[in-house]
Amino acid sequence: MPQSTHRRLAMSATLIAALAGVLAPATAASAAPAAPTAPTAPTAPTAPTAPTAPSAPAPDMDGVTTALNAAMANGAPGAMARFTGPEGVRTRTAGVRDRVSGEAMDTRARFRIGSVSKTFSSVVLLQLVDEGKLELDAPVNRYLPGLLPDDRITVRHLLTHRSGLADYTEAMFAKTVPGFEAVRNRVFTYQELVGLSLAEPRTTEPGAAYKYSNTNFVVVGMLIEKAAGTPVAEQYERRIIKPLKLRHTSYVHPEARIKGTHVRGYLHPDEAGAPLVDSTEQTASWAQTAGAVISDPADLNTFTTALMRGKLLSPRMLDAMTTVTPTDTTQTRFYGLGLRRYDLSCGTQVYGHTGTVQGYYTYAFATRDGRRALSAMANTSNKGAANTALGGTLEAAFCGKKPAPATPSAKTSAKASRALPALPAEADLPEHR
Ligand code: REX
Repeated sequence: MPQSTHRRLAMSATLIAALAGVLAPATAASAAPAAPTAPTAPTAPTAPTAPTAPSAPAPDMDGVTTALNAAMANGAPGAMARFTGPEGVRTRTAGVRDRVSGEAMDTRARFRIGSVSKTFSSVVLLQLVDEGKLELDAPVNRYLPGLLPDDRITVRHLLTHRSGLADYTEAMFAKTVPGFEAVRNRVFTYQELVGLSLAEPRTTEPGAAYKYSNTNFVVVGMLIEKAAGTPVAEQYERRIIKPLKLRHTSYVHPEARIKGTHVRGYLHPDEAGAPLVDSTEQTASWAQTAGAVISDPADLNTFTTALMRGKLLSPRMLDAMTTVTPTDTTQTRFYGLGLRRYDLSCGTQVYGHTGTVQGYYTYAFATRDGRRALSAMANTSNKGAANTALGGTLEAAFCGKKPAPATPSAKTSAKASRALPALPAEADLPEHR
């Protein structure tokens, strides 16, 4: 992501580090109220003592629109974004949410958020860890005896995609439309999905390497149900949806419809020029705790900002969740526990997740201080260029307007463009399959 943008390396790493030190966002721990200080005798007028927020660039909403239009130019019928920041909320839409009725994209409409669901699952699991019901570094088989063929796979390996359990969705969706039609009405048990993964060779030794796999978060769902003793739907509801009053967020597996005003999703077949497939109604049973949550842009921003502000997890668990390792060699993309971190061209780090289910691409990210958040969606999939273009909303929203380029000579600009190659799209995203 940041894929569509250039990394601006003009600012040296040392300068970025120095600025990060000065402008360090409040962590959940440091945001704790300060101990009261003794009142001082009134003196001459003093400068206001209220803490001043570190200045952040205003979102470039024209840039957001450009990214939404680029998603449409790359095959999305519509796209939208919602930015929440200290100055309030700004939304942008493009195109349609329904190709048949022609209704315009609508930022109050619900959609399938795909793997952003992984962050929801991770929050629930980490709350259970905090309650002493599970340990992050304990073997999964301690809680689910005999489930996995290797006692060395830990709970943390699942959350960091380091278990080596093969991603069963790669074979399932090797042929996009036939793969989707074969499962759109199916209801899988967790065991069946894990069984599909275990029928394939494992990809790495436990803990050895990052390898994104939906299987990990299916096992997370099993762990949640085992430790909590109730269905995951109830756990999402009680621990996230109710406390944050997320009125348009639900986990209705295996119900295939999306309630209320919603965006219709359109899947691109593999065959160039073939008509789009309306993929709105599906059980999403192939994804479950790895990707079956439904939400809307306002709820997603509420979720990511609350998470970053420490409203869902203890400081210890939030620290664990935001402790990341690289997902590739660009040094801009990282993964924590069910959470991505992207380092943007302006040095700002944002935490959240991406999502892809048939017909829907999603981004939901917030800054570490929880003061700014962006969610964006395009109602298409199996069209990597549309997802890459949609990712441009992050740069525009969090980095603001790029300074107008000086007009360098042709020679220097050629040199500059060689020095700043566009980043390839993240290897995890399904457009690479
Ligand atoms: C499955 C294939 C995509 C979709 C997938 N989705 O694994 C999970 C997710 C839940 O959201 N993961 C991504 C299909 C990595 C994320 O974090 O963003 N592709 C499509 C194909 C390809 O069928 N043959 O594009 O709709």
